[in-house]
Amino acid sequence: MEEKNVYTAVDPEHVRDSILKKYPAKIARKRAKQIIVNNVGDNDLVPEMLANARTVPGILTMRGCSYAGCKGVVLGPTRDILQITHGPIGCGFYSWLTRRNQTRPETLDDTNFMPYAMSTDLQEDEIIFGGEKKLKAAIDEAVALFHPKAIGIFSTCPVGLIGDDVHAVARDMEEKYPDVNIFGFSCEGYKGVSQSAGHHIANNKVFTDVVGLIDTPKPGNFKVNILGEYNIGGDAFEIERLMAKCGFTLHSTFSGNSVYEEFASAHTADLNVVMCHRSINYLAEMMEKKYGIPWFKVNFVGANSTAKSLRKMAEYFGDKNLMATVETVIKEEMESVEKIRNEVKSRCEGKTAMLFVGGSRAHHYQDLFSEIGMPTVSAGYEFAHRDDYEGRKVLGSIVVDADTRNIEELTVEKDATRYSPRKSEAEMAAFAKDGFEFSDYKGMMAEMPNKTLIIDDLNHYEAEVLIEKYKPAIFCAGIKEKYVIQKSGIPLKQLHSYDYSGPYAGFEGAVNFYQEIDRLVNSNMFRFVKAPWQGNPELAGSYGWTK
Ligand code: CFM
Repeated sequence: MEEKNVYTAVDPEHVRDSILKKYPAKIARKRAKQIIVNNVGDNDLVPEMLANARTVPGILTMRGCSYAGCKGVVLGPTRDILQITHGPIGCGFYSWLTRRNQTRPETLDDTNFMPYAMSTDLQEDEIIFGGEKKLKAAIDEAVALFHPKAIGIFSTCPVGLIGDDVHAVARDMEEKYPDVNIFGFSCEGYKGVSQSAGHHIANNKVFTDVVGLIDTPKPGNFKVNILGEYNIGGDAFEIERLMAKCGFTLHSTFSGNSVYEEFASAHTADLNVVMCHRSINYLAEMMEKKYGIPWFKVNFVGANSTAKSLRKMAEYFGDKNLMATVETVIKEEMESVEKIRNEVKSRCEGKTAMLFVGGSRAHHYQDLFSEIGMPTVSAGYEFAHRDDYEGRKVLGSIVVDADTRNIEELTVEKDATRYSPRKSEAEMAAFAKDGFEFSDYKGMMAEMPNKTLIIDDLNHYEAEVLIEKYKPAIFCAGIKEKYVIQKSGIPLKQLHSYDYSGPYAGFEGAVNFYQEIDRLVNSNMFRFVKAPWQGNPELAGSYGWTK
């Protein structure tokens, strides 16, 4: 076994104890199971992480809600499914383009609903007497104005509380408009413990109501669906460029820069690759069972990971020309990447990073940092599950609690006519013999050095302790964390919205990222920041009126 990396500059046990000692005993016991010192053993066995558990009320969590995971994350980047938020106006408004998922219609006349925020704008009257009538009126209006192919209805908390049946409304309205595919999501914000529940709900509905409706495949060879790539800051555009250059046919992306028809015909592709395991592994599994499409995990964040992923995809198809083209592309792209990487590395090597992002990026972005010599000393997910930390090998031992049971688990059978294994048993056996892995994800912990600190569902207070104890060169999280961290003199890179920059995926994205990190960690600006609390221990306030 190769010698495991160990991070020794800070004692993680001491940091863990410092965090836990401030908590009341009961909370400390719970958090102790979510703050883990990494220790990778034989066969990549790692300590157990408590994940996908409720946040203790009162703790300032970084998490979002189920509606956000369904409407904002999984379906949000699709431009021609008309999306109606059934709820108070705030839910629709605040989930409108804040995630920076981009889209590029082929012509100016192509359907693109993303610039619109559509909502039933529920008022007190509907909360008391029910909102179904208003929802039906909204659908009538949407059909008359926009003539969409498909309409998704997204439930917010009050919808569940007052008992509106969005599925019955969808059925009724589909009878009225047989040419429009209308489907509802029971993704009320409180379903489950975080946005992760919304991912699962979205996967289920897209699988039952959209995938499989159109049997005509896209023209082209080597047809691939990329699952779990949402085109934040233009990432999917860079991946599309690479796919085309290599000679793959990108059948559909779930759901960056996507259209309805690509989802509906996704079952005709030859392969599914999974980028964000957390948000979409359900769909990959269900498509394999129903249609026989194998899947494997890829990562297009990091130049080396991108190269590795492209190679693996070419190897899957086993076509000599394709493999040769992929090699040529990698060589050509890597030349310009290497020049900048080496220069940036000379200035960044040895500086430390921390990553606390949703369910994938806290892992994926470690590759980009390590390419410029920066170790990740502490990391964690907001809402991922044990498999994203410990690897899919623990799936069978995850205890199903009441919150998880709340989310429907679909029973999936082989499709009577369209199930066709893309590879024969003999071919799959040959892949296995070569160590080519399908349907697997090793998780974040196995790839991190020992004695790094892994924290699930990090909160505001804990982030402050980490900053104080580790003094990292850079902290990566989101907008809610940004200014507190920067006022402590540490630059914060937003890895949700990319701070209005990007792309960071693929080769060109890697270069963008190296350069931005270089500017951030080598700028003196943050050292000169004086936070208000450094002068006065507490902020004081006064009313804006005088006698
Ligand atoms: Fe997947 Fe995402 Fe993420 Fe995610 Fe998200 Fe996101 Fe994220 Mo923000 S789907 S789990 S629910 S990679 S919106 S594009 S950045 S928390 S780490």
